[in-house]
Amino acid sequence: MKKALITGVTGQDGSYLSEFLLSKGYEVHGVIRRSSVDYRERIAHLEGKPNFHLHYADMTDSMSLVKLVGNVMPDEIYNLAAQSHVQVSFDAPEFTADVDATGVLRLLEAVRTNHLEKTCRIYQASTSELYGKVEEVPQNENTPFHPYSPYAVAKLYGYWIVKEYREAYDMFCCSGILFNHESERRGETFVTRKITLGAARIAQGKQECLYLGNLDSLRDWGYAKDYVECMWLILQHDTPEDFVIATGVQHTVREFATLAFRYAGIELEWQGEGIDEKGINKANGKTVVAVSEDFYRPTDVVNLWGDPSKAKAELGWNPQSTSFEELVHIMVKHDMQKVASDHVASVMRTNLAEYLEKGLVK
Ligand code: NAP
Ligand code: F7E
Repeated sequence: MKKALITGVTGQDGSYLSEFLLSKGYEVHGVIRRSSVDYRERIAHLEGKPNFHLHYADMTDSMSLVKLVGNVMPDEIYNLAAQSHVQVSFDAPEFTADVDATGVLRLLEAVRTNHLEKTCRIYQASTSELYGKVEEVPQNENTPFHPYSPYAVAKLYGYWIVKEYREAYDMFCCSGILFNHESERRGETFVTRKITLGAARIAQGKQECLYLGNLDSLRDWGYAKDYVECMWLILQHDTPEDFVIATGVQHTVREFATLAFRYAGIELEWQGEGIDEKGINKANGKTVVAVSEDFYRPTDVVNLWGDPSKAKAELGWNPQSTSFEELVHIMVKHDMQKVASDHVASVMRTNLAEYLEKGLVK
């Protein structure tokens, strides 16, 4: 039985990857952090399973990582832990660097300290944000990087230190350069989930208006459940290499919102431009989407479009197993049900909705 260690197990990807590896017969070990509130919602259904184990550690704490790797002695490590919100990285740049950059180094050193560098394969969660202020479209493994946020700069260090350890110490460590991937488990302040939850609340009369930032931003959005398979495939490859994982299809935030509201039963008509642009409910003339400067970033990445040819050819991965339309539909369907059945947490949720609506939570 192979042993996998997942950092970031409580996150969107960590939860899907745990399910995937358990289904492949792995013993899965996940890293959790102490928190004053319950944040283990995404993995609650896995807790108590015989091959699923959780351990306290932190990417900012070298000793905890050295002890953890030594105790688990994993065959594969998936480093998914990160302060992963781009806008938040402008508010907490040093913490972001500590976790997303130095944290990667700490983990690699923990592997070396435990003399596992020849046996343990390591996956690093790299990102399309590395392309940032893009220098070509679409982006592939050879496109130059131009990181455009504290998050992206930190992730660039992670990318290079993984490459360095591969070359210096002959370690099997690789980056998956993943483009945006979403799901019904996506964090509620990323734009897609914010839209699907907002559309569901508005459709059910629990929210008046959804405030967004740059509606022209282009993203290559895939389904997270499909993407975790690639993380595994990258570590099963004969040689340690980096791969772009994307769908090869691009849409604007406005297009995502139009479709999400349609699936929630609201046809939108867009009026105005820039900060004055509004999404109007065609049926009653009410403004249900408006733009707020609060969600603009000091520098924004506006044109991400991935070329997954290498992953398709060398890993045999199908980049379009879930289409854009299916992805939006899955998320809206989930959130319509969630909003309808959110009795217990309804007060807290209403508060969060109000906070989101007023632009108090980015
Ligand atoms: P996510 O939902 O934000 O999850 C991040 C995970 O990292 C959580 O489990 C979080 O734990 C953990 N974490 C944060 N700081 C930590 C620390 N100091 N020590 C230990 N764990 C820590 O992110 P995701 O969407 O699943 O993404 C997974 C990874 O892929 C991230 O590295 C992200 O940067 C990268 N990525 C994501 C995308 C995407 O579109 N989703 C695309 C490219 C790359 P808590 O629950 O305790 O906060
Ligand atoms: O923004 C625009 C925003 O926060 C997407 C992370 O998983 O993917 C994610 O980073 C776009 C940006 O994701 C709002 O300006 C408009 O242009 O959903 P997002 P992200 O920044 O692309 C990459 C690949 C990662 O690696 C990251 O970890 O949408 N946008 N209005 C908005 N974004 C947010 N969050 N909220 C808005 O209201």
